[in-house]
Amino acid sequence: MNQVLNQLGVHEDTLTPQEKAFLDEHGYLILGQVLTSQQLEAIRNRLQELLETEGEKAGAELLDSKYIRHPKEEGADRLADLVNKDPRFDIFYTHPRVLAGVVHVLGQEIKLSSLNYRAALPGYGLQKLHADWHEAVAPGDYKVCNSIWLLDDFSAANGATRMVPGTHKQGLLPQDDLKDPFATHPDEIILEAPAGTVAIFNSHTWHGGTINHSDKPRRAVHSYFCQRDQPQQVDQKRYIRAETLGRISEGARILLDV
Ligand SMILES: O=C(O)CCC(=O)C(=O)O
Repeated sequence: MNQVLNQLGVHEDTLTPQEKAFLDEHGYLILGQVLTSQQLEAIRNRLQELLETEGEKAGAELLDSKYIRHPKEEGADRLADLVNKDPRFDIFYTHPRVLAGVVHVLGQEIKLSSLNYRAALPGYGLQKLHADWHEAVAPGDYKVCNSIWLLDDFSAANGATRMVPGTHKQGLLPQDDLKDPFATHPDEIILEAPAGTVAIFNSHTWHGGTINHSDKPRRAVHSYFCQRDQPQQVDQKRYIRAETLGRISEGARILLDV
């Protein structure tokens, strides 16, 4: 994996020591604005096209997975298996800084678990504080790591993601510790940042969507990684298309485990 990651541009210094320390301490890290306005526009247009063409079937790959506990959510649009739906989506799971963050949390033996779109629709989007793993883990024994690509400016008003910094180190699940996981947590922060930003978070850090009080969808893509010995949320071998295999690098193929 070391060679594969090197080929994908991931090196020891891809994240600074300060960035690594922040991620260790807080369980998330904002990597800055990575997508240009042209990339954003093209990505948003393609996602809109997919929502229209897939219609009722949008996100069906999630319903098919035994490893997604809540595949449907009222008031949220979902798309799944983005790996196979446009070359412009490749960046979401191959960007060296995202991979460097994931490697920092999980070690080098990683693979993509799923690449999905979630948009909180106006008036909806509140989720329980949760970890993306079914059980508590000891600090350092992390199984999964997520990244969120902001396709709109995120603000407290439009359903930005909330996180409770440091909770990845508590060895506790929110539902076992909180009276009401929907309630505002006194220590939560809101991920407010401009469109085009990517943030990575240790998926054991308690987090969740908040209510979108605006009149437009709040759109994001999640590229979600797991340890190589864990099952993928979306079985990439089952869905991989010949045209995707023909396009992507050897490194990307190994990341997908196909
Ligand atoms: O999109 C977000 O703000 C968070 C989504 C999330 O954590 C989830 O769907 O599990």
